[in-house]
Amino acid sequence: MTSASNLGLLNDDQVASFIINGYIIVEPDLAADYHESIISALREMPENPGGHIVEALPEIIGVLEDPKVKGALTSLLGQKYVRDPGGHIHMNPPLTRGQPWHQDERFGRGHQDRDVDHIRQLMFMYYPQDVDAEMGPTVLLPGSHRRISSPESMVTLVNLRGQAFSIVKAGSVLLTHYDIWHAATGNKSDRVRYMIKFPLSRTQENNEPSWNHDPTSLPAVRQRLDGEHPSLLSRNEYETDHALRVRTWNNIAGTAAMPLQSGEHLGGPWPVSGGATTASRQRRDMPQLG
Ligand SMILES: O=C(O)CCC(=O)C(=O)O
Repeated sequence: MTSASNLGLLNDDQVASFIINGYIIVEPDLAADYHESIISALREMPENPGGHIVEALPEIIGVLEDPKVKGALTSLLGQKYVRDPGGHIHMNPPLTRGQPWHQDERFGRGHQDRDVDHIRQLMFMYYPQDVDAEMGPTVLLPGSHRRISSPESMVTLVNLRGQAFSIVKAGSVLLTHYDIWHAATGNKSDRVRYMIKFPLSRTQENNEPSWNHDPTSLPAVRQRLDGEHPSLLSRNEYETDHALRVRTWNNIAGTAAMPLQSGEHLGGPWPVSGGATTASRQRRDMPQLG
């Protein structure tokens, strides 16, 4: 798991993890009874308030304003990020079937206009209760935010190699790159699972890192951006993916940008006969978030 530090702002390693995987889990410093009061309020809601979540559930502001949540949002979206209009309370009742894989729609921008080399928009997903494997956790595919796909071509996909589930503690906030592939999974339990989702956006480009940056960590960051592969990549994707990660860093790092060219990703052990190719040999197993 990659979780935000106590100081609020992320460090270089955490930002690199987000660029590579497309998500981070933040555990706000709120007491357990805060999340319990949100669950109670949700259970008493006569109907889904649609986009009027804050009016119906003012306590949600406490989660958005939590220093760790704000620190992670500032780190990833810059000092002047905003909450976009809209949002949704995703109620997943017992025996509900899973959704197809999808990337959320880019309102007004269509499905092909994705941010493959930038972090301009995030999804905030808040789980007020413990979520276990049976309760219909969200599934996401780490690293998929750089992979543009049409909704039609995703609809028949089921289990994907490298997929990870939001099996999380009560009160956890999952922040994802807006374009990550995700889906609700079937709820096989007898408990309702709630998740509150908001989109948030960057409003200005960074002149310098908006996180806790240490220039001495740049070589380690570079090694990770060049070499890590969270989920299955084809050989062709591998060759472009590390460059997109470096370009993402450069687009948010301002003065801490790094040269695009590096041969480092091509180094390392020779492939063995019958083993993995260059593209897949550094792939890691990440069966679940958290
Ligand atoms: O309910 C969930 O776990 C995910 C649902 C979601 O994010 C969506 O429908 O876009």
